[in-house]
Amino acid sequence: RYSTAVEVEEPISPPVKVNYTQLLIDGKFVDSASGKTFPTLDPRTGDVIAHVAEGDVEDINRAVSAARKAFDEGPWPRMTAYERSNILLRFADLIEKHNDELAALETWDNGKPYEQAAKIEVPMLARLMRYYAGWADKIHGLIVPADGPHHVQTLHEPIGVAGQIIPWNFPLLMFAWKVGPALACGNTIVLKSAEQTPLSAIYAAKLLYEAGLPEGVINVISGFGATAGAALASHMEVDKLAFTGSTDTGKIILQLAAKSNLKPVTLELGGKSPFIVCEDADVDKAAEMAHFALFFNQGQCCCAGSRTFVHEKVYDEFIEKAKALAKNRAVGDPFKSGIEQGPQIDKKQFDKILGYIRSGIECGATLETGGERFGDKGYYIQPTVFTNVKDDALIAKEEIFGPVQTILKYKNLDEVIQRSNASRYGLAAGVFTQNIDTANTLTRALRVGSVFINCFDVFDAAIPFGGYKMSGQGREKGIYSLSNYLQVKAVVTPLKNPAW
Ligand code: TXE
Repeated sequence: RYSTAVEVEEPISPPVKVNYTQLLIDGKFVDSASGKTFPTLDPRTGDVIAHVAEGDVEDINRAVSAARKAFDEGPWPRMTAYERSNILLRFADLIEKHNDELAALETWDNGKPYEQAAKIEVPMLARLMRYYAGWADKIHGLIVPADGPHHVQTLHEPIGVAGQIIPWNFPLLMFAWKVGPALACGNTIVLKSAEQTPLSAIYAAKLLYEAGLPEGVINVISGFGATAGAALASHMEVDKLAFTGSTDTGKIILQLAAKSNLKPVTLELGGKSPFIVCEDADVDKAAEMAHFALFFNQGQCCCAGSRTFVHEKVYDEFIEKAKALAKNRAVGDPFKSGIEQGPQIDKKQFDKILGYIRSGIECGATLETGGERFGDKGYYIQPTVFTNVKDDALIAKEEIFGPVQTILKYKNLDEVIQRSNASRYGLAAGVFTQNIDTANTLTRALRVGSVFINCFDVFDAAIPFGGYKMSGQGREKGIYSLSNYLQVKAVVTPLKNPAW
């Protein structure tokens, strides 16, 4: 536990080898056109894990051509939905077969606890694929009772080539949220992984081909945002773009889409989610859930409960519990059993988080625990709790994306609604209360895409996820995610004998 450990021990050797580092274009592993590579780093040490092919404009062009051909010439969009469904089911089986390798790659590249990757995230990847396999043969149009002597129907068709740009905080789950609905609906894909975590997407896409995916249906490009990412967002032959990442980059993506071919865009962006602990809440459970809502995944969750509003009547009791939980959080090598918190993703995020911690101290918030790096190598940060935080403090307004809990006091419901909604973000909210009326009032008043009542971060495949305001556009997962990848065609045929 961080309070007693002096430094991080020697890193544990990851139980996996890196076998795939090239780009995956048209079903084949290839080097980048320029021959360039970039290092992907181990966040436990900053050491190089592997050198990965660096995709750029020319590689995006090659990948889009392959995806275009696979869409326009088939067989993928014209296969029966049942055949497509079966490929996704076989993929899910292969994910389960390679669960531990996928989890180890994810931990090595990202720093998340191996147990979390192996027991939650990779199984969730398989679950999501089965969910979308189930949808593949249940996507169909309507018969429309229009006025006049016409038979009117709608066809739900795949949209075409989908460009997908994913972040580093949940590399495999972001892969699943994007690839699942796109494939179920019969689209082809060019996916750009995050430069910090390229390894698991290449491996997963390779398994998709092993499951029987026709050549060119998914193409995976490792590379940077300003080069490969921007080329994908601007490409004239890409019919749809899906992005998860920062709000600032989301704005750039929308501009690139608008300036090129007006491709529709879905965005899943940042957040500053309120977690509201009411006066009647079970304080033990609320403190535990608020701790989980913030610290899960090293605090690197877009929907992290990063503004913990606590009613004044239970404020002192809550703080003691929150502090104790943070002090007892098991920080260390993510490959070690029992570890709850590994390193942050990279030096940039590590410095940014420590900068926010300094700003919290400078603005007069009370640092209850933590506040510094953990150990002397890699990007580990002590679980940190601030109380006495004012709404206009940077740590209460901006996305820290790290293990820093900010606790704010409130007096009544109207006030906490107003303060919760006074954010440019609107991704999620947590509500802890035993009173159904309070829960209903908060649920309806909060301008957010998900409300978790007496729970948090429940990520079932069927539950839609997305943001209000500057947290994004559109929904992923669940039935709503399918419409991102479908066109609706109206078909009108005159009726010879309208009486019948
Ligand atoms: O994000 P970026 P970064 C937030 C979090 C974090 C901050 C910055 O607050 O501290 O964003 O993280 C690609 N054209 N989130 O810098 O830049 C990039 O290569 C096209 C929230 O990592 O948004 C990567 O694949 N693509 C979040 C992806 O965008 C571009 C998850 C995300 O990178 C591009 C991650 C460009 N011009 C960070 N520039 C969430 N919503 O879960 C970058 N990219």
